Amino acid sequence: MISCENKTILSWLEEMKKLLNPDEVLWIDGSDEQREALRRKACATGEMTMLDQEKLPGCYLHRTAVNDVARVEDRTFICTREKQDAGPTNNWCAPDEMYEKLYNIARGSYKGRVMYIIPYSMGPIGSPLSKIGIEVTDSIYVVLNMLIMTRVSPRVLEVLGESDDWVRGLHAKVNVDPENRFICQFPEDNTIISVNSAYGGNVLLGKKCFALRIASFQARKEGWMAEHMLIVGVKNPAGKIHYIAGAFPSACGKTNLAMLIPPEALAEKGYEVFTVGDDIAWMRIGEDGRLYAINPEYGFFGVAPGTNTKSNPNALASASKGSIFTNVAYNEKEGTVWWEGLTDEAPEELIDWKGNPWRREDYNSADKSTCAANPNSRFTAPVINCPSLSDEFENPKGVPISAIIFGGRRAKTAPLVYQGVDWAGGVFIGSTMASETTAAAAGAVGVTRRDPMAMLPFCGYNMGDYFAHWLEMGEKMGDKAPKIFNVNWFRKNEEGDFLWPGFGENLRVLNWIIGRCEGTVGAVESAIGYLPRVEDIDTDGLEVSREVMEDILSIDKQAWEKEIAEIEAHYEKFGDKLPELLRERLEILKKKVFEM
Ligand code: GTP
Ligand code: SPV
Ligand code: MN
Repeated sequence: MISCENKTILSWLEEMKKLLNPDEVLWIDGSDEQREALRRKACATGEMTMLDQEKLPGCYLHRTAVNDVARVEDRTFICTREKQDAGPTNNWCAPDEMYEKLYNIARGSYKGRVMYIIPYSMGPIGSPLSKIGIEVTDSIYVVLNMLIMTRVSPRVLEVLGESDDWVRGLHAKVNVDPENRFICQFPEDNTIISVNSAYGGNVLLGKKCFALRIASFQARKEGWMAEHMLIVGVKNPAGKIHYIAGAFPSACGKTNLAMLIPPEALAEKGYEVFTVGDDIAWMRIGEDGRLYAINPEYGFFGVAPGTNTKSNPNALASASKGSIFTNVAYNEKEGTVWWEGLTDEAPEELIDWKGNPWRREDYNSADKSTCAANPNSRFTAPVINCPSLSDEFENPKGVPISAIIFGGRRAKTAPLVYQGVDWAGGVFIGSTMASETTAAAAGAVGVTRRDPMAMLPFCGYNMGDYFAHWLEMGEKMGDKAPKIFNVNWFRKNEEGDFLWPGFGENLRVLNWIIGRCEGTVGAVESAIGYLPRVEDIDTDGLEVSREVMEDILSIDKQAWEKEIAEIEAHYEKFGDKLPELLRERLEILKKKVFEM
């Protein structure tokens, strides 16, 4: 049972009750009994399908509406009093206007439904790096996902006490109408309102809405960082563990890198990899002046397609119990799930992600619409299932970060890896990074766009100020600041094939990065930063020719001239908000590329 005495919570809940008009109100307490009851109810209504409980204990399948399968960036708003504070990269609306519009949409929409109240902590309950939220929702799917993705417990309320420092989150399914779908953040009020969706990042409000959009706003005010980053620990043969934080845009490999399995040749030398987080990092400067990171989440909301026993066995193991599968294909005969890439060959017959019968012979690899699973289908899996989970996962102080890496999907231009000459050089790299778009957001796939620090859809304030905040954090840390790198696993040859094998082999690149942090490995200075020579990378047992290695470690003058022109146009958007230092770094890059 939950007893809440916090007046700020009680009065907000009263307001929500009046607005939404539910038939019933239920506090979520995180208990196994309540979770079981909700699972049964969801199965009875058809909202969830129970999978074979011997093969996949505690696992369920869910299908969303066909028009509701990804984040909707054009319907996501940052509602600050001043438009300027949302900046040129966010949709903006005045708070009063947006509250009125959303309340009108949500009004009375819980009639005949239950209002679930979820008290949750982002980060270990009670840690000084953690934050608390309350989500109100009319979706059992949301409740069951939040129970995996966050720490839900009455203890959250005990820790909060009478404080008003918590994030209000209202989710209302309404009728899942895409025309009236809105995902809105009110960072000045610590409030999130999401209406007319029932999909992942749009409705699990602790994740992108709170832990990135609201938290990035808070972090700037309070002097810390909320980033779209994985956190991974790499133990080298000397026994030293270095933690690396990495920002790649959605569906660009964070989960895979966080759960990497060392290739045999490196495993034999003693390398080991530990997972701390796969999507979000909250980072603060510790007493020793170094940057410390926690993963505020408690689960993985991972991309299913492409996940298999070879590419990411740790993810598969994580999703083998107590997990929810969203928009994957259903193997009704077996009581299991399937997605493209899980096995070489699909089962003969499946139910596709839309709920229709699907036959292998009807599949056409050239036509994405014949896929059995949605390209953005996902698993929601408890972190504690992950075989590679770091012992430091629950450490309330977080882990010290040696290196930060940026990366994305670039068929050309970006080499496999390079290092920024200093912190500002690294911030320049992050602020100009680009990637080809993926199915994680609604809209065209494969279009190159600038996605600074992989935060374009997630920065809760003016991105020019965000760059300035990054520079300031570096100044505070001085020579204790992590080194900053850029990686690209996705370079292609003329035929369109990936040149780099990726996945486990990416450890070779992390190893060079660690070597750079320790000062034990070489590099050459180039126009864009420090580049490894082929011999600086451990290629023991790697089946990639020297020619290809040289190719992916090279940069092309013409491609970078084009890149510079695009960066100039990108920087234009920020006007006076662009830090002078970054403008200077662009001028230096221009001069160096010109001299190439
Ligand atoms: P979000 O959860 O959307 O933030 O995505 P993410 O960054 O965690 O991406 P994830 O690791 O789930 O990878 C997305 C897709 O990229 C999957 O289909 C992977 O199989 C593929 N992928 C990941 N790492 C590599 C790699 O090193 N090389 C190649 N070629 N593909 C990769
Ligand atoms: C992403 O799109 O970056 C995700 C999935 O991690 S979602 O939670 O839907 O945002
Ligand atoms: Mn993500």
